[in-house]
Amino acid sequence: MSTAELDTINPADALRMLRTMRVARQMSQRIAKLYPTDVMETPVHLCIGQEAVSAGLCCHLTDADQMLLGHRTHAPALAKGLPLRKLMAELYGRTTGCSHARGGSMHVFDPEHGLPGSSAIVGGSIAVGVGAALSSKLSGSDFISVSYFGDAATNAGVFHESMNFAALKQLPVLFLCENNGLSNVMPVAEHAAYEIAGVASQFMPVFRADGTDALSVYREAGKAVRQVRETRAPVFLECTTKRWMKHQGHERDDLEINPIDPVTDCPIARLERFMIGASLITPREILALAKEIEAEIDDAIEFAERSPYPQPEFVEA
Ligand SMILES: Cc1ncc(C[n+]2csc(CCOP(=O)(O)OP(=O)(O)O)c2C)c(N)n1
Ligand SMILES: [Mg+2]
Repeated sequence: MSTAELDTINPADALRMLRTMRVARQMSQRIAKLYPTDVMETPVHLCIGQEAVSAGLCCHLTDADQMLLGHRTHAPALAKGLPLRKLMAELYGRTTGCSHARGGSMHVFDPEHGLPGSSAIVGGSIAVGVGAALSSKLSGSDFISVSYFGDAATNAGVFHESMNFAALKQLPVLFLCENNGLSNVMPVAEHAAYEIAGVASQFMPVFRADGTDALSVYREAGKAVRQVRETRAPVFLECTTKRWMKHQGHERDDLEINPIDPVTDCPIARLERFMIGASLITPREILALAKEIEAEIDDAIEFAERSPYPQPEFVEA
């Protein structure tokens, strides 16, 4: 740990990021364990390895700020404030889920926490985030929006149209690209003939972060969000990261083009090493935190299990 690093993070936010990342990781590990037993009524796209991106970003957002997600929703939705119970019940296809069993993992909805929706259509929610920023401007509000998408969503025409419109109209939106270098099993070099941040820089200021390092995301997202709030104009943030699991489902990825080093690539281990070195936490406290989160996940599963499935009249309503 260097003093310079400590200057950039307040200890409460470091702890908040660690908790947020551990909730997403431990929840994903539990989903991976339960998924083969067929209790879940939905495809799942796990975020293991990518947790630092949303954890670092959401330290700088309020409930009023709107965040539009794609298909890989769990970690960002939890980081934005979606309760564990509501996510788990949605995965179980129960009416108490965040989308009342109508959405599943790719369609999470929690307006109280600034989650107006997400889309299984790659790139499908980018323009909606821009629309949220337009509504902030037209209504004289001060919230900002975040269009949160993966590297492959930048292939879509709507990505370019959205950046153009946001820049022309000067809208308070953060374009957040969670770049795991993969579109399913295809590497970014094979799906994009351009450099993502280079294209974005034609329209707006660009920030970049190491998305496997929560401190890097915290710092760069802090600057990016502040700039959107102050200028009420669009900003782009690219976070490079690594996907540890297969594109979809409960299995570890085994692609040769996507090698993972569980020590250096793990955002949680990285932050824990930093926090222990900076005397912000002890190994014993980390164990206690992990245990506390396991109990919250148990509670969410019990809640989901005892919640009702939708009945035909509910589906038709
Ligand atoms: C318009 C559209 N085309 C193709 C798909 C199939 N598809 C689902 S996820 C995915 C890859 C998305 O990659 P990226 O946007 O980088 O997000 P990541 O899965 O890496 O988080 C594809 C091609 C889709 N859902 N929508
Ligand atoms: Mg990707």
